[in-house]
Amino acid sequence: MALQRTLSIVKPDATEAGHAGAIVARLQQEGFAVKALRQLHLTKEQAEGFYDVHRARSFFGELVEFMSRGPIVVIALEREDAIAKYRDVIGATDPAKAAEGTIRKLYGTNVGENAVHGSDAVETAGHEIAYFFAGLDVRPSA
Ligand code: 3AN
Repeated sequence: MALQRTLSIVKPDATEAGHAGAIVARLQQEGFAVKALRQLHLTKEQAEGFYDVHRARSFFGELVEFMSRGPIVVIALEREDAIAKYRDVIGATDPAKAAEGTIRKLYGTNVGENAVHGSDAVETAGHEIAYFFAGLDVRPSA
């Protein structure tokens, strides 16, 4: 299985609650290498840009309000089969439906405020990492 990258975001709910450190530690325990990491507070325009693919969805306005409400922590991660493994570790979009022990089960509140974001495919991950990190921030893999 190939080495892949994925973008994790600790969303404002989990960052405000002080869970970012525990979430990063959990991801490292699960075998993800942190390639780049930073905290920032998105403007509404920046949140809209990030979630552009969801623009037509009914919850878009709510999602943008939430994601620009407070600081987030963005993390470029790398491991074998990173996209699928990361989604296993975070659990289902709705924390109520997420498996026991997953990050969304542990730290999420509801389907909107679900603690973390994860990329859904290798190509999306590439775009998402480039949205937050300049090329010089993320060293190529050896
Ligand atoms: P995932 O983050 O699991 O890939 P998506 O891509 O379906 O889920 O949704 C993107 C984000 O939109 C979710 N992380 C969640 O915060 C938000 N979202 C999804 N469904 C709803 C909903 N029904 N109501 C409010 N927000 C939602």
